[in-house]
Amino acid sequence: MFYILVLCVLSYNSVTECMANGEFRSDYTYYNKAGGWLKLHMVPANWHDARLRCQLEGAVLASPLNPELKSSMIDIMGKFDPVYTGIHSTFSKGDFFSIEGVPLSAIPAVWKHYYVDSYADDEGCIIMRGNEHMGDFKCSNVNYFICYKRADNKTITQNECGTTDSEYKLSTVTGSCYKFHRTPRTWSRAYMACAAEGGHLAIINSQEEANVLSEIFTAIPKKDITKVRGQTLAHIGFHDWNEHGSWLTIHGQTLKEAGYNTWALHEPNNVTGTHTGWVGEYCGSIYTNGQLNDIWCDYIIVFICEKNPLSLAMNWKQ
Ligand SMILES: [Ca+2]
Ligand SMILES: [Ca+2]
Repeated sequence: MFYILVLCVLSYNSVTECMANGEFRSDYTYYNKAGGWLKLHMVPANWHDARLRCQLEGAVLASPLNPELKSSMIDIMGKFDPVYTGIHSTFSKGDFFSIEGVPLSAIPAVWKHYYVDSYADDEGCIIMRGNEHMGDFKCSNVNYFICYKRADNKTITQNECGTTDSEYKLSTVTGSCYKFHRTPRTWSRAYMACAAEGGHLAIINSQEEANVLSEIFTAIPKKDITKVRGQTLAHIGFHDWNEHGSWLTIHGQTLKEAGYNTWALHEPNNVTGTHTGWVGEYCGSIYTNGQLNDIWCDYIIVFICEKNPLSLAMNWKQ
């Protein structure tokens, strides 16, 4: 039976904040008046990265679509002022819409004329200050930002992997959860995607775990996999940390310490050529059989995330 648990506390500014309405993520706070969850990102990002990070977290870059949501955004913003909103004109100069497609004209904005100046014809992203004032900014500038997940009528429930993302599956062999990403990314962007989901690029800690990843990889239809020069590879969580030839997991262990260092035949081979811009292979990947390969970090390929089921799990479940 489903039920909705709402735990509310009265905060210092007398705004009722509720811990949850259903279950989304432990790093988001439920705001009754906003009708959903909010998260303040205190590490500034450019607008495109802010949008992507919110999307990867399962949310959207927040816009003050109504007075209640705006007020909640200002509450959570605190001294992290200003924030990027999701309002942008990056598709067509001058056509401003929120991420959800709400036109600027329908958004309750307080404008200061000197903030909306399309300076140098190069400002397509809208910021908001704690005093409600909004203005346009160059999208490549970095700002704090807020992600928003609207609570719709469906009950949101975390699965056994501590996430609402049904693509994470628990392995009873390792006790970790895994997600195979068919949308290819560079190694660095793959790292970002896994982190936003509460996980990390998969780290192989045993032959058994290598077998689990191999099973997951092999089960993906070939047509869904972007190949690298005819080879089928997926980014995982090891890297040379800019010390060429010295391989560590992204959690700082040598491969041997981590528990698995079986390279594929003739790997690592540090292939370098015109196709890599004469840059070597400094990132980690696996073949479908789970064996290791060094790879050019900028190859845009599939990847595998690993997640501890307790990461992002709602507190009362632990
Ligand atoms: Ca692992
Ligand atoms: Ca290689």
